[in-house]
Amino acid sequence: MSRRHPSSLPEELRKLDRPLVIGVLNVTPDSFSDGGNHDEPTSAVAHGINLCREGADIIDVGGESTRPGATPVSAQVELSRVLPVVSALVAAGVHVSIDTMKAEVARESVAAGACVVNDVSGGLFDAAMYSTVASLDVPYVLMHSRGEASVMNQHAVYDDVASDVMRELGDRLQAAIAGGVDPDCIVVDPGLGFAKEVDQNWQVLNHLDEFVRLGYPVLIGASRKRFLGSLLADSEGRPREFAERDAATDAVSALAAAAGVWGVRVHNVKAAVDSVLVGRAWARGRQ
Ligand code: PMM
Repeated sequence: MSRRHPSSLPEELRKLDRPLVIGVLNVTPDSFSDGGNHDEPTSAVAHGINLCREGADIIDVGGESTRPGATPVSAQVELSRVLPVVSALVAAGVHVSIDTMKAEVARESVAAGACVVNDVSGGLFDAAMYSTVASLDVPYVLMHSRGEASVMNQHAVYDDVASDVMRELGDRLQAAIAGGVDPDCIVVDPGLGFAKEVDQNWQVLNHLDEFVRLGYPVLIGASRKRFLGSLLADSEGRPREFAERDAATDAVSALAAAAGVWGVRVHNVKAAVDSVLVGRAWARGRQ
């Protein structure tokens, strides 16, 4: 089985015949799991390099929290947070993805050396995103969500969440391609935790093979999310602490790899690398 990578992914990553492990690096004061840990560039860069040493293939740098209810920031604030980190990581030989909904931040970050644009709005936030990505010639992660972060939980109403998300992703794919994005550069992501209630994430995951069959590389971001915290809640219903959700994240990564995803986006990369290898071996045993 040879793996389908998005075109224009750096050659070194295209050679990998296993799901990619994308390390999360939020340079924000308020992201849900690691907010405030790395809002100073030196510590952010050191953490990114460390994640690479532990096995991350790409570091996903974000400068605006996307947790439900988060306060939006301007492109200027976002750029001031991410650019020094992107530049320093690229200078250290790290492959960087930029997690942004803003075309300007995507453009400036790619100019600074980022090699992937990860847009959790799937192009809904910024009308200039598709034309910008089209001109940049980098992979574009098109994620499913509904509404802005402040209100997305109100939009978690579906007839059938898996098929509704698949249909809406299809609409965004059509719009992106009509807007000039090369279909071979697109990675799709069902957007776990984005406009989805706890159980709806499990319903989406249960249909992951159908997302894979769409024919685009699929990225999954389950890491430490609320649906895992709820699953692991204590006897009084208190959700499990963020940092104590990694074993559950790894289980999802292994199952997602067995279902054929292209990549997993995680906070703790070390065990994730083992997890995707287990999933890949599992899928190969089936063939
Ligand atoms: N989740 C978050 C941020 N960016 N990007 C993609 N493609 N998929 C995700 O699931 C995703 C994302 C939120 O998690 P964080 O606050 O830990 O970064």
